[in-house]
Amino acid sequence: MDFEFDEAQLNWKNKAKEFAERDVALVVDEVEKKGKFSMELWEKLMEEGLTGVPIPTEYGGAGADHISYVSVIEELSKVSASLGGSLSVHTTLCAQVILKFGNDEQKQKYLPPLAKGEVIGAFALTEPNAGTDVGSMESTAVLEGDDYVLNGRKYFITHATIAGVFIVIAITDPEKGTKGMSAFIVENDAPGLKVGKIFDKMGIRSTEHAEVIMENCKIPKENLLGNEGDGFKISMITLDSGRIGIAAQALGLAEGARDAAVKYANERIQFGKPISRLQAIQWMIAEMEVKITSAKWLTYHAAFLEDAGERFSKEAAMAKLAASTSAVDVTRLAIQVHGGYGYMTDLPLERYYRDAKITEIYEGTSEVQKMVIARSVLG
Ligand code: COS
Repeated sequence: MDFEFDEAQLNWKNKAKEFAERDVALVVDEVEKKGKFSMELWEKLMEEGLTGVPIPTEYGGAGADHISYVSVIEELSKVSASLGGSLSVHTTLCAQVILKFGNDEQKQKYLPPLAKGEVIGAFALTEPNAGTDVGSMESTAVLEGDDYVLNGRKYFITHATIAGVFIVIAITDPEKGTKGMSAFIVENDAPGLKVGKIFDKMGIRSTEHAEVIMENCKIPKENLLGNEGDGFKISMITLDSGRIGIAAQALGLAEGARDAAVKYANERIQFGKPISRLQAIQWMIAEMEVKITSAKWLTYHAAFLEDAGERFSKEAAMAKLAASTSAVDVTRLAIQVHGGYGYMTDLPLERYYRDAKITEIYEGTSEVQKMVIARSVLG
């Protein structure tokens, strides 16, 4: 088994790395402190051609594979976990949903502006009373003439404040449980759609999350994705891919924290020598390296399976579980290496630590990943 990047994959990785180090690093602290999505950074991402990496060229994307795309999220997240996460949600939870489940008209209409980044994508599944238990969803969609009329509230929705297109999951047949859910494409100017509470968060502060309220929200019936009843499966298949993206985000931010810890350990003098000579510090660095390397292999293996067209639910869950747990551990250790300096907001270490925590929660908690893995192993 060989996981060397080929030339094209390496080009994507390097392009994202250069962009992150050149443009993102300059502003990331300021943007995160403001807690507002940076349209300026997004526009630069568009100029770099990074907003539609795995979308086929016929729909205005770059037509690259998932290994390349994952490496882009990883490199961005080394500098800004918010930006890496935003790109993953936009691409995987919106554009790729339309690519996989949309009909020709839907793909022609929605994919080019999403791939170019002119329109930002969102995915509205979670509700106040339906997080892990997707089946307890309350939002409804009723066909009335040529329109579906949607009612309900969606919670913690990434990009709710800025998205042009939402994938919304709602119940079309309450008698059928998860088989009565359907997926819709909803434009942000649909009548009856509005943004509710904007959430104040511990980390990834510049990725805005908000409530989406649908009050008799009318959308054309052509905006149904697939068939009525496909919504749960579409969500699960989408989250399988999304979890690789979050694994890449977690991996990237862990690497960013590790790199900072290594640099500091080699520069910081205590007891007359760099602290990297102290075994206590070496053990922390060794622990970080093992966690990062394990997470990296699992993440790229899941992306490899996605490119190969194989089922990868278990592998994506393992990648997310390992990478997110590692990210929390590695960022905690990276602060420890920095001592008091690591706790201060002058350095990005405390930001990495705060950002890491969400990767154990969104797109399925660590406990959900364990359910998926155990079910797959136990049959
Ligand atoms: N790919 C394809 N099909 C899938 C699938 C997947 N990854 N996961 C489930 N399905 C199918 C099953 O095969 C089953 O189909 P049939 O009824 O035709 O056999 C159906 O979907 C129901 O599956 P299951 O019985 O496993 O569903 P559960 O209600 O038990 O839910 C969990 C399972 C908890 C794993 C699921 O609800 C989940 O992932 N929850 C977390 C949601 C989440 O991540 N939320 C965060 C959102 S942030 S955007």
